[in-house]
Amino acid sequence: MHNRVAAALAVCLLSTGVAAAQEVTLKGITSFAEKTFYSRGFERFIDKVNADGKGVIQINYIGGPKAMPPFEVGNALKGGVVDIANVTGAFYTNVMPEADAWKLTERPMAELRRNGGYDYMARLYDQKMGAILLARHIDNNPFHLYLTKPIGGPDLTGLKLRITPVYRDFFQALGATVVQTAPGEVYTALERGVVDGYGWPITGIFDLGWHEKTKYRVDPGFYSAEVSILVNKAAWAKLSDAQKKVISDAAAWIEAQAADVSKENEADVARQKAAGIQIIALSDEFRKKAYEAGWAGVVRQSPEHGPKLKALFAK
Ligand code: 173
Repeated sequence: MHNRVAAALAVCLLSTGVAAAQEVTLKGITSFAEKTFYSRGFERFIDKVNADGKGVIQINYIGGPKAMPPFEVGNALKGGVVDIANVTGAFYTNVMPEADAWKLTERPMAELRRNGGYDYMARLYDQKMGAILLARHIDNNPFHLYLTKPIGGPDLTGLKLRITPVYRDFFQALGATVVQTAPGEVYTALERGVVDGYGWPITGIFDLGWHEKTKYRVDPGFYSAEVSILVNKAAWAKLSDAQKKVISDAAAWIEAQAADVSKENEADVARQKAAGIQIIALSDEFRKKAYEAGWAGVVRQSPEHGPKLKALFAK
């Protein structure tokens, strides 16, 4: 009798185990403030996973910089403290210096996924970070220099500018003094006059109120901002094929939307104009210098991989 019950129970457990593997929940974090421009793509991705993945896989959204400082997100993903992260390469150069090279791509991700550029980076993510880059949802989104004081040409001598690794080599090459801060500290730095300006992409300055303190935008823009969704490799390896499919489908869906970023760029250009932000228009030489300084920085940080990335990413 006892044996029969035990056997029946075993069969029952076994069959439920096969028919419906337990729902898995991944812990997700973003390095940008919740509901602001650079988190929104990730939030749409999470909504899709949680809708398509009912009973299969879910993402528990822990939140943004209030939950974890942005420059610690790369390490947290590497260590498995979080399973899935929305972050830009400049925020985890401490883990993988090459990640900052994404800003220098002059080809769309679809092409980089065909030409070996994605695969080259994927090996570095694997080796250095124990991670997989699932989707780049921000692309086609130039960076700019924003100022509280005017300049007469491509000379930043005497200016103190807020940076991340994205802008360091370029702004320094033009003579600026630089100070690195997380996005969350930019408003206060401007308000207190600690900085005379900052680097940031064309979109998003209204999210944290920086337009109130910004007088000028320098054109042209340069590079292409990258924000991507990364997953911890060990967490990924534990997923079933069905669970991976929910994530992969949502990743492909959100990466395809990076083309729509151009529309958002135009909207923010108009909004900046309406807010009274004046344009300081420099020649295309400014943009060329940005790429020169940017690649020189990547090659200096990574003499082994930098030149190979340039061959795959640049035009
Ligand atoms: O300026 C920044 O904080 C930064 O490096 C960045 C990168 C991608 C998108 C937005 C900001």
